[in-house]
Amino acid sequence: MAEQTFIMIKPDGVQRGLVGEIIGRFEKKGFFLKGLKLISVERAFAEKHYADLSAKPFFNGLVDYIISGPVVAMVWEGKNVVVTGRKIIGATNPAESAPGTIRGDFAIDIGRNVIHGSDSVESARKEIALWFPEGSVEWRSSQHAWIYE
Ligand code: FUP
Repeated sequence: MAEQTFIMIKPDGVQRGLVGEIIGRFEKKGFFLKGLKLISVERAFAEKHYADLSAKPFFNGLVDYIISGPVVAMVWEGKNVVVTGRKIIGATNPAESAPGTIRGDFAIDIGRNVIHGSDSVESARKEIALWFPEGSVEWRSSQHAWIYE
């Protein structure tokens, strides 16, 4: 199976009407959407997603932010989608994200940085299993051969 990553548009991205813009950037790049849902998560679920950060001083604020409204959870597929997805998203701190990246174009504060993307193939696997226990959707785009050699 081709590489997959987990991408989440955080509550600020949904509230600010950035869902279409963000999905469009991944689509236009040539990645394929394999899972998509608008979902509000509870504290315990958000804590599980960010379990690796539980010792950080910003952890509680981060969890409060993620549960403050619905998020858009997605699975995107394609060659090098984990690393390239992170490039499309930009640096964690929007102050350091280049213009042209999602955070560089649409965010100011690190605690309102609009979007999450898995940081490795291994964390993508774990995050997809957590957010999409029902599995992602199997389909093949008719454009595949126009994007991949
Ligand atoms: P990222 O992989 O880019 O999402 O970054 P991290 O896993 O290091 O951090 C997860 C989230 O914690 C970030 F998206 C924003 C938040 N965060 C803070 O609020 N303050 C910090 O100092 C670092 C991260």
